[in-house]
Amino acid sequence: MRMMVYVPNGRSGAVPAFLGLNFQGNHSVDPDPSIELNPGWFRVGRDGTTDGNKANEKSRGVSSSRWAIESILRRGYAVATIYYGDIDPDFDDGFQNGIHGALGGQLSDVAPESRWGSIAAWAYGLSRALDCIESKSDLGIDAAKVAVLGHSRLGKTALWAGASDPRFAMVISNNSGCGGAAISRRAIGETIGRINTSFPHWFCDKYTTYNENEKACPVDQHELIALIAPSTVYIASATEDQWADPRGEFLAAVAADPVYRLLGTDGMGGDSATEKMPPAEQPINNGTIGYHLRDGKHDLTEWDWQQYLDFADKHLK
Ligand code: GTR
Repeated sequence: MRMMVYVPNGRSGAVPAFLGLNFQGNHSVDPDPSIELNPGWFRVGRDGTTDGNKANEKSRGVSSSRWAIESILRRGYAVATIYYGDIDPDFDDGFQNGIHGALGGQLSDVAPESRWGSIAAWAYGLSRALDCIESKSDLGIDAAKVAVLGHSRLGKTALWAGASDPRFAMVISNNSGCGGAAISRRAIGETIGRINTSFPHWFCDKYTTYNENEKACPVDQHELIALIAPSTVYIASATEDQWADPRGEFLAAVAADPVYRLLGTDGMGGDSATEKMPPAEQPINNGTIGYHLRDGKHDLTEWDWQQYLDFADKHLK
């Protein structure tokens, strides 16, 4: 996998960083013509950004609104990103390609219903990226202060990366929804049945046991958030992103609060934060669990980044 790293100039020592996967190649994050077009498999772009399954020049910078690089650097943070398709192409291939294929018997010897899917594969890649950051001190990043961040399916991925790898100092889940931060048994917006039908390769096959049968599942997504404790976590929703069930995302953060308290943190930062869902654009950011509801659609915006930077200032500086 190819990791692209921006580090602020004029730093006096190693800096904290945001690490996140991207959907359209490292070259989509910034229009800089010197960034190599990611080779390899791409989803066919509806906007002419691919030729078949290959990225083309039109994809340069197309995701730049989701990567507030200038703001991040100005505020003293590094940012590292990897194209998610480098780790595992995002289609149902029977685990032949990507990291699954490379693992051979380590995966094929696992019972079929328990084989880890693409979300686990992407999260595994994030942990390997952190290994790299740890081992290369010349990058200028403080590996003990890395926030793992993702949007949508990559927000689900960030949560799993944080749950399975305690080295991440902070986890940021942007509009992650079903299989991410949203409580599944509410069955509002995208359901387990819908997600497993549309994306059969994202989760292990055992998850299909709960298709249209959420209440039978012995765990729910607040427990995924609780597995990240006591590391800091930030869950973000958007008002028009009802598919991801914003209220379900807020309730999962609230339901993870007791575990954060059990482990000696202040959880969401006080009773007033857990009592009712905050109005749009009024972040809860005084505790170890942050939450906000942004006005607008399913996206990762400059405003979202401003909240993450403010939260990181409290915990990673
Ligand atoms: C949607 C899917 C969501 C979310 C989103 C994305 O189609 O239903 O769960 O993951 O894709 O990742 O863009």
